[in-house]
Amino acid sequence: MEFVFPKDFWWGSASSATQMEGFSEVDGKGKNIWDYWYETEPNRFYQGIGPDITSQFYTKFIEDIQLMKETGHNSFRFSISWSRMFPNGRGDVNEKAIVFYNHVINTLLEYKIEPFVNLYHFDMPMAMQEEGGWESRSVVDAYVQFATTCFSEFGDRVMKWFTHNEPIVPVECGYLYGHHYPALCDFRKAVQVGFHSILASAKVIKVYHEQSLGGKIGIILNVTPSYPRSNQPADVDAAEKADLLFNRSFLDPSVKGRFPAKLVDMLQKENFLPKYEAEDLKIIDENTVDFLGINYYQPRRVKAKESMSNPDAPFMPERYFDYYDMPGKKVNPYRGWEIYEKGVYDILKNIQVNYGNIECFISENGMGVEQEDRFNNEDGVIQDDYRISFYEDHLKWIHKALHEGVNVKGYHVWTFIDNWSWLNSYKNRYGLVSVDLQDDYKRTIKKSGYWFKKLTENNGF
Ligand code: BGP
Repeated sequence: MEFVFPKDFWWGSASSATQMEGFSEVDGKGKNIWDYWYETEPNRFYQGIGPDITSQFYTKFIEDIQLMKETGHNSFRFSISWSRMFPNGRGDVNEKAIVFYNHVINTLLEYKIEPFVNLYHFDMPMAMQEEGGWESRSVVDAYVQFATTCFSEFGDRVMKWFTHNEPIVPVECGYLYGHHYPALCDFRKAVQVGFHSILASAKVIKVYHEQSLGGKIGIILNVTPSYPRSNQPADVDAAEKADLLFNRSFLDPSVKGRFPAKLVDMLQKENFLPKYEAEDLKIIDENTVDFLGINYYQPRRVKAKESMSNPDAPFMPERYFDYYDMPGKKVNPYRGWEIYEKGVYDILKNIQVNYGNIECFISENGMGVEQEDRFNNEDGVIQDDYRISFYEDHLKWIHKALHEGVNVKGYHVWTFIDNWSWLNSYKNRYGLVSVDLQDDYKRTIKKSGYWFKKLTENNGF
């Protein structure tokens, strides 16, 4: 074996409540923004399929956890649905949700699969969105109540917690580019939402540390390395600005407790600083993460601006750079994302050099493919060799980083089982296990699932 990983490496996969649980209005669950959006604008979703059609983890989790074992998982990340726990976002807790999540956690532990639990994965309760979502300070307080309840109900057994998955995504998709509800294009609100997400994270980290439950708490960030078109200063400057806006805006406060001075200057110059109270910065400064999850799918390639922005158009991050379409790049044609394996190494080295080599792991990495059943063999097992290569090519770079002293502790693929995706529904399949929506949600391990089992048994390949 050429690529050997440490014995206790975290091998597993990641998921999220909205994308996997289903039963979105059962057992007292309240609506979140996805349930609401689907109800009011179903045509936004690929083939009109909404978050009520998932692989049904809510009722099939025992079978799924057995399959996790069969595919070699030693850890699994899922999220707790805020609107299942608190149908109105705050107030009375839904006892049935506690029963469900306890059952999931206990079953995972029974199978010796460590639960990694995330508290927020794009799923704002609708009642909280009506109060302004992350724009509103009162929602930050409600989130702290939700998190505190999760710690007291599950914190005796869950030792790895996360405050958010990819908090930049609700900022970008909900408040700049219109892909998630409330689908606005408002830079000022976007900055406020980003700031409150960081504040909420720090407040929850504070609560967790005060409770001394013996585990760790971190955040999961989608770090998209920013590459300039050339070494020309203007291109390099464009890449630095993109990095500040999309990566360092969350990475720096989460790990170092401070927003980068250059980012603050950029925002101040355009009069876009968020509203905050003096004590907020102290809370952010004093409550940083214990470890970091890094989701990696694709890099961001930019160049210096070549055209003037229309001064009357809404202010957007693209005021600072243009996107650069690199000739000859490798692309996943189904998702349109560039595949650049070395990106994962560059991120890890950046964490080692600039972020005190904080403990981290790759918390998502994966390849979505359309109509995968065309790759079925005669036994109905999808022969997804392309996915196996995708994983191995990334793991080689992770291995290199590890051997250069990066404190990287694990690798979670996206995802365990084909799941519902935000607007794409079931267009692209990512799982190690396929699900047949036409045949009672039948699960079948793909070739990559068997490969994953071998990988984890051998601790390498
Ligand atoms: C990440 C999200 C996941 C997942 C994944 C794949 O950004 O954390 O929730 O959806 O991307 O993306 P998609 O489903 O849009 O193809």
